[in-house]
Amino acid sequence: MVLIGNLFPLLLLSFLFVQYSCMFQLVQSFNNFTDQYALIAFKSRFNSSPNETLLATNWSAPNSICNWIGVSCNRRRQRVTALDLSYMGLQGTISPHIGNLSFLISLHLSNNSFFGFIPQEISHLHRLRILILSFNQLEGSIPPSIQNCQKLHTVSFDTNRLIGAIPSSFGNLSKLKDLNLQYNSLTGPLPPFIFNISSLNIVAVTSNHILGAIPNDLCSHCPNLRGLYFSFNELDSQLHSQFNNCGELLILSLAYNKLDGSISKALISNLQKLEELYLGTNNFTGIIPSTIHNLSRLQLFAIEDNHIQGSIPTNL
Ligand SMILES: *[C@@H]1O[C@H](CO)[C@@H](O)[C@H](O)[C@H]1NC(C)=O
Ligand SMILES: *[C@@H]1O[C@H](CO)[C@@H](O)[C@H](O)[C@H]1NC(C)=O
Ligand SMILES: *[C@@H]1O[C@H](CO)[C@@H](O)[C@H](O)[C@H]1NC(C)=O
Ligand SMILES: *[C@@H]1O[C@H](CO)[C@@H](O)[C@H](O)[C@H]1NC(C)=O
Ligand SMILES: *[C@@H]1O[C@H](CO)[C@@H](O)[C@H](O)[C@H]1NC(C)=O
Ligand SMILES: *[C@@H]1O[C@H](CO)[C@@H](O)[C@H](O)[C@H]1NC(C)=O
Ligand SMILES: CC(=O)N[C@H]1CO[C@H](CO)[C@@H](O)[C@@H]1O
Repeated sequence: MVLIGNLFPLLLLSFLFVQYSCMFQLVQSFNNFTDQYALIAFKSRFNSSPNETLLATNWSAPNSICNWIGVSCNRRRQRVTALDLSYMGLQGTISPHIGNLSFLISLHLSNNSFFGFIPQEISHLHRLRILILSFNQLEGSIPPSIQNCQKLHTVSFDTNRLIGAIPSSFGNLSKLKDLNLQYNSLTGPLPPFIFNISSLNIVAVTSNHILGAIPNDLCSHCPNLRGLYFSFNELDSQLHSQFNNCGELLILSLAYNKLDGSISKALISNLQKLEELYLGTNNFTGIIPSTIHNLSRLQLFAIEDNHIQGSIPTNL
């Protein structure tokens, strides 16, 4: 009796433990079953192509999604953390089921033929850090709910057919470093909110229909800005204090816009580290200030096709 009395709590404990680990396994298998289901749904939107056939075979093996082509998992939980199907020649729409890959950190689909909208369900991916959808034929506007992916540091949507304004909700992505929206058909202004992100490194919007003024003092909250690529748009302000505090900037590309006014001494003298400055094909007037000589690292300076008088300083 004494023996049983002593053993009973122990038996109960081990019974509970077995129960608990079964439940744990159940929850875990349910979860990577969800990932499997999401991947299959994602694949079902592809049209047939050589690599689609390859995926159809490779992605059919059960209970091993972590060995599927393009899929990476975390070891412990066996959940999908990265999906890289870039350069696969795939054609189709991006299924909203992608939003169920809840452990996804990196999604890389560049250089394929994805068309249709960027699914709003991407905003369910709270762990997402890298989102690269470049070189596809994606249409529609950028879902503002993308601000829910609070860990994003790299967003590349370049070379697609995106329209609409750059959502100001990008300003809530406090870890954002690289924002690449080049070669689309985006309209509206550059939202000033973006330039409140202190981690910002590169903002590239070359070749869109961005209009209006360049926000003032755009480096004052983002001291690490290295590259601003604004060429081939419809920006039309004068330049005065926009680039104060841009001491870390290496590349400033403003060519093929409707910028006017003169190029002030102050504008140029703050850009101590600048290596490339593109101002060509705008409506700039006046003379090139002599302070351009202070930019000791300048390797490329383009100012053709403006209304600049006098000579271009030599010995840059
Ligand atoms: C799928 O491809 C991967 C990588 O090439 C390979 O290791 C795996 O065995 C393949 N699985 C099947 C079922 O074809
Ligand atoms: C789910 O993870 C378990 C290990 O935790 C693994 O044995 C099983 O193959 C995985 N299932 C799928 C569909 O990948
Ligand atoms: C299939 O994928 C491979 C590897 O990602 C790539 O090199 C190849 O060009 C793709 N094939 C087609 C037809 O796109
Ligand atoms: C996954 O996503 C789709 C579409 O967003 C949804 O209908 C489905 O219920 C989700 N859940 C699971 C477990 O697949
Ligand atoms: C940022 O998020 C806050 C809280 O969700 C919201 O009130 C604000 O409007 C958002 N800002 C932008 C620019 O979307
Ligand atoms: C940027 O942040 C500062 C405070 O950190 C705030 O005062 C200002 O209104 C913000 N500007 C924009 C455009 O969000
Ligand atoms: C820009 C780029 O790298 N485009 C490439 C995409 O992939 C095809 C082949 O699948 C190449 O021909 C393109 O040059």
